[in-house]
Amino acid sequence: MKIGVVCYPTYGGSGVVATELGKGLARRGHDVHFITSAMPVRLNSFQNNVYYHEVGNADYPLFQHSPYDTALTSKLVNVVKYENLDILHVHYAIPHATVAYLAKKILLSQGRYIPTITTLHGTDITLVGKEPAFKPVVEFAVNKSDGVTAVSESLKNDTLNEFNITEGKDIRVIYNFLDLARFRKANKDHFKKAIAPNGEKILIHTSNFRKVKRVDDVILAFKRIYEKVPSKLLLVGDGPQRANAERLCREIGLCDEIRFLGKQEAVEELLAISDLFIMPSESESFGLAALEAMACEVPVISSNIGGLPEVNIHGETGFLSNVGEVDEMAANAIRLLGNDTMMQTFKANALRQAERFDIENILPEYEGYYNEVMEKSLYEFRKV
Ligand code: GMT
Repeated sequence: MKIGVVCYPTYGGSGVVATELGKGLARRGHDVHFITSAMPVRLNSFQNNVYYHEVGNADYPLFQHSPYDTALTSKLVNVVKYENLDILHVHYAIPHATVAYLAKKILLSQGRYIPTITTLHGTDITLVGKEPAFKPVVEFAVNKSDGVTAVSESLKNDTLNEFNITEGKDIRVIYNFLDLARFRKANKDHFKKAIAPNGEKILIHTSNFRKVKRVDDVILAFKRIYEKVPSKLLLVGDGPQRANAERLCREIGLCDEIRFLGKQEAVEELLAISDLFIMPSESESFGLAALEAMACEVPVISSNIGGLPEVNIHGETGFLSNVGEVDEMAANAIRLLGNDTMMQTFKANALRQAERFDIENILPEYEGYYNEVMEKSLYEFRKV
């Protein structure tokens, strides 16, 4: 197949999933064309069957903001035509589902048919997408996609609850995935010694430091854990809440125990030395970062929101609590860190659960879905 992929190129779950999916499909012999505003972060080395088309910055003194949607639509029209694509797969509904629909209509007016698939990732539905400023457009564009996938059952249900989805329209759940060859426990003892020289436990949180991640809860839970268990906290990533989080560390006097590491490429090396992963998010359609931790045999203390219970199994791979229940999260962490037998069982369970989400199992699901959508939409197109 010749597949066009549209995604956000920056750090963030949807871009990572889109890029790894595209690279995986290319390994299986498909031609994959990334059409993005900049080189996706995970597309950092040459790979056979992978192509990259940059969407130029359409600037003009009259524009207050560069009209990215228009530039992307034009690019899609050209790439579909000249690279002879079979299908367009866009990740994150805003604005990509709308742009794909417009490109499809333009191509149709030229006698060229292209089926489109939208993958919903989370905040495009649960947060931004349902705001009145976006909702009518998101709802329309999702309904007009030939295929729609959601990264968890929870996100599918949220979409059906929040939006008026055309009757009979199927939203297919295809779970997020990871590369088990990359995310696995490796011996990094020298590194562990540098971070925790006295054998302290290491807790870790990785995110884009947006409000929805509740980084303050990570720090407040850590404070309670630290009072009972000698430990260190690694905070990986960056974003709007970082300055607040730094201030909180100063206020509670734990600056020496909490390290802000910023954006890190080799997260798996940090996970390899960690004992527990903390994800207290207010909203989380899947929680890819938690899954990556579990593949490295790190149990997870998380909130029970969104798709997290589909990833982190309460009492088996970690513990779940209501959003904001910092005391309970800390108590569960202390219990687990203090019980070696339970910890070993949870580590093994976490790995076993992560293996279910191996990219090699998920790639055929996408291929099957592409074929299904291409067949069905071509049939409908011919009827018209
Ligand atoms: O909100 C983020 O963390 C980024 C966002 C994205 O779209 O880039 O992540 C969402 O998609 C990820 C990949 O599908 C999921 O693993 C995250 O759970 C989801 N984030 C939220 O729902 C808050």
